[in-house]
Amino acid sequence: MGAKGSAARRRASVRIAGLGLGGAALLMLLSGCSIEGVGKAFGNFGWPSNGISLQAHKMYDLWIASVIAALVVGIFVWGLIFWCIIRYRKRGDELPVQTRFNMPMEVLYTVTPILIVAVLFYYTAIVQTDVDKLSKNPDQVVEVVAFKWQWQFNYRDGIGKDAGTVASTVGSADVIPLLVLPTGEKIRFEETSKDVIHSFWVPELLFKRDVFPGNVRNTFEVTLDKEGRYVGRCAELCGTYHAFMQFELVAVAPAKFDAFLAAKKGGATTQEAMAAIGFTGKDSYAVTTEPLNTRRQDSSWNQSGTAAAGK
Ligand SMILES: [Cu+2]
Repeated sequence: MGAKGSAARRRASVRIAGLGLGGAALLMLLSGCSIEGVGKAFGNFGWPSNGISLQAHKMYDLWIASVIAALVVGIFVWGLIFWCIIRYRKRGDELPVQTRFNMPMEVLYTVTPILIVAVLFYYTAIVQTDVDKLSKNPDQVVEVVAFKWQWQFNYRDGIGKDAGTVASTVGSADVIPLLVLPTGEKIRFEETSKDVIHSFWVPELLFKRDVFPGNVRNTFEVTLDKEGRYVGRCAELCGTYHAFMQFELVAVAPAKFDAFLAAKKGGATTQEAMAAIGFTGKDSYAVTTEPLNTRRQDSSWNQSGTAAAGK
């Protein structure tokens, strides 16, 4: 290789570096330079939204930033691949220069992936620790009781299984249970199951945690920062009517929550307590989902038409 060859090679590597930087710059430009902006521009890269809790926002940022990092690496690698295809396409029968056992190259592509994984691991560990953090004195404690095939939410007066229940809501085949909670307060969930393993999942929390029977009492905390109504589901196949285990998280201002809980403590039903804080009529029931129809009809299972003949 003469001086001409190495100059060409240098020009090519400059071009590739430019391609990678250009891709990154384009992403930042599209985003207005914020992680959330990039996420929104690309449909949140798979999340339903950027979440409704402080914990969710951290997970969202980690996810979006990881995807951006992966895309930058991806664009760089795709650039290299296509450049190689074009630059080193077959021109004759002469054997090209062989570049095996190039020590600097070998070291580079051993060290680079390790560095990338280390950085991802570092940020994942930080976010995970934060999401799993429990405070000494949460503002609200909710015991989540799962059973085949519904949910019960117990508002508690303290931490642990020996604390008392001050009010509770239980779902039925006809009424979706509502989990009313305040924004801006530390809410601890304590999970327990009466039978098999279920999983408590509100997609908008960007989080789910399994609910175990027996002595396991899974706990986690969230601080909601967005009022609204969000559907919740069981995310662990728990039997025939697994799909019926739906609920709705109703995030309201603390004053409204206090009024709701006071009404419940006073003996009001969940729907009456909802009405007391302004959710009247249809709004006192779940609005994000509805009970599934359990009734079987001829049309839904009889394929041969014999049932009609028997009528
Ligand atoms: Cu379940």
